[in-house]
Amino acid sequence: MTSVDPDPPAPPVTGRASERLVTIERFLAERQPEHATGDLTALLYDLALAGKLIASKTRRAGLTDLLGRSGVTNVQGEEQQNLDLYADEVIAGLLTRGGRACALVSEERAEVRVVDGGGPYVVAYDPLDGSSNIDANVSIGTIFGVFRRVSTEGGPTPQDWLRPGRDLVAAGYVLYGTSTMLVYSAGDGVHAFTLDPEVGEFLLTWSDLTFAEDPSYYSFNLATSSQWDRGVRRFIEWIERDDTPTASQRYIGSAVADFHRNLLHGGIFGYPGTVEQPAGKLRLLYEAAPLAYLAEQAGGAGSDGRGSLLDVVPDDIHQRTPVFVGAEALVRRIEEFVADG
Ligand code: FDP
Repeated sequence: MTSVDPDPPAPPVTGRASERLVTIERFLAERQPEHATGDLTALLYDLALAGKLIASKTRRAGLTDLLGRSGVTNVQGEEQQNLDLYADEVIAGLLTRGGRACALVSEERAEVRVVDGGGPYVVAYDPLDGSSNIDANVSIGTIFGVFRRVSTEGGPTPQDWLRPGRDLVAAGYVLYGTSTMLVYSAGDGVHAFTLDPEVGEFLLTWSDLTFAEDPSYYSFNLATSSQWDRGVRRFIEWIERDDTPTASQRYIGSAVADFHRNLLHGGIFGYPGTVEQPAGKLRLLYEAAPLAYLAEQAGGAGSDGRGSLLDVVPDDIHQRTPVFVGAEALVRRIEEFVADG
């Protein structure tokens, strides 16, 4: 029998480490295509600024009693916490005033916020993902996806936001962890920036990140496995075998943090449907699709178990979906197990 090291050292990150000091503003400007108007760059810069403000509030949360629950229940039936509300307001405020967004879809709002006289983009976002981890001081994050408006007459309409992830023109997240990191793609690879709190700038850390071929981790909440589809359970049995890729099980319970670790070191994050909730827990528009978009840009994949998450067209802005996202070989393997039932 082969012996398996339950906690092997993480392999090096597959991406280009930055050798010079490049701020996100400079990087965005340098990567802007020649024909670009600068609207998308400005919108991404506004999201970076929102990330800085939320990071600063998050660091002070314990001191200023922001950790406490707000007592309000959001559209998903979950109790909202103060930081969720703050993050939602910061993002909505900056994007509304920035003039580049015409509609905002937020996890914290039942309805779409239409921006009067807004610009050419629709932004779907989860202001604070993993928020049930807040009061335990565990990593949380902001996830966003950006669509270009397609309607041409009057104000924006549902055809502008009930869209498949394939239509995204950019997506990313800000991770509030041991340091604050912004990771984004605008269709030309995945790039990561670390916030230097001393100077208040996001500085380029890695460009062109890709999933390592040898997976290091699989991240599922195994406590719910008895409720999963048999195919997903068979995948877990397979990955736990000694003759399959040696991967450790690591689950934070903040999708954005689990995804980020697997992006850096190789692996897969999954939140399957259960008997009680066949569509799972994660939301398509502002969690699953942006993460699947980033995964594809990093040479990985995102699936609902049957096909690409990027091809699913939502009927509702808060629609949920099972999620399997990460290294391509593992995502395909899950799809095979699910198909075999
Ligand atoms: P949370 O409810 O804390 O916001 O999207 C919801 C989410 O977090 C994901 O970030 C996370 O992966 C998942 O729920 C955790 O759910 P479980 O506690 O059921 O594992």
